[in-house]
Amino acid sequence: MNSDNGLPYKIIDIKRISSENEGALQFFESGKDIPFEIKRIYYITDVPKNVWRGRHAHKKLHQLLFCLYGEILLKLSDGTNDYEIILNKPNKGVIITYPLWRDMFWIKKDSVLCIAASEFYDETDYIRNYDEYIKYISDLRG
Ligand code: T46
Repeated sequence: MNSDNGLPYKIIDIKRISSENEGALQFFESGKDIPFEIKRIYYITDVPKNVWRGRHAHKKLHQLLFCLYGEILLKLSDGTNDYEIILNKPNKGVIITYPLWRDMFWIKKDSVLCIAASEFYDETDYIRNYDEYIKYISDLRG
């Protein structure tokens, strides 16, 4: 688990500096605002409305997910409990450091999902089959 309130994820307010009539700037720093060093940033764009992505878990990868623009439903599961988080503002982030199954649903077209990740891309870190995930998480819990 990676949060202090019993949830297997953590919601954070990304630091935001607003300038009157000139918009806002958001930022976070490795090791200060998020509990890992960032090796990779990726972002998902051009997704039509009502599309699902995800359907996988990561074994070791730690991530900060945030929606830069639009509205996305993030569904997380630890195999026992399910969680739903709406990402609809660029200063709301979700830190995941536990192997959670995740699905993302595009509520608004062209919403942009951005991820800061602790590792380089490695397909062997993915579990893309739900039954395999349940076995993995059961073995992890012992
Ligand atoms: C995640 C959710 C939130 C790469 O080649 N390099 C990369 O760095 C990434 C992230 C993906 N890929 C390839 C792997 C697939 O062939 O891009 C293709 C699409 O990836 P995927 O189907 O995993 O995309 P999503 O939107 O289901 O999941 C992505 C991330 O993969 C995943 O880490 O947590 O966003």
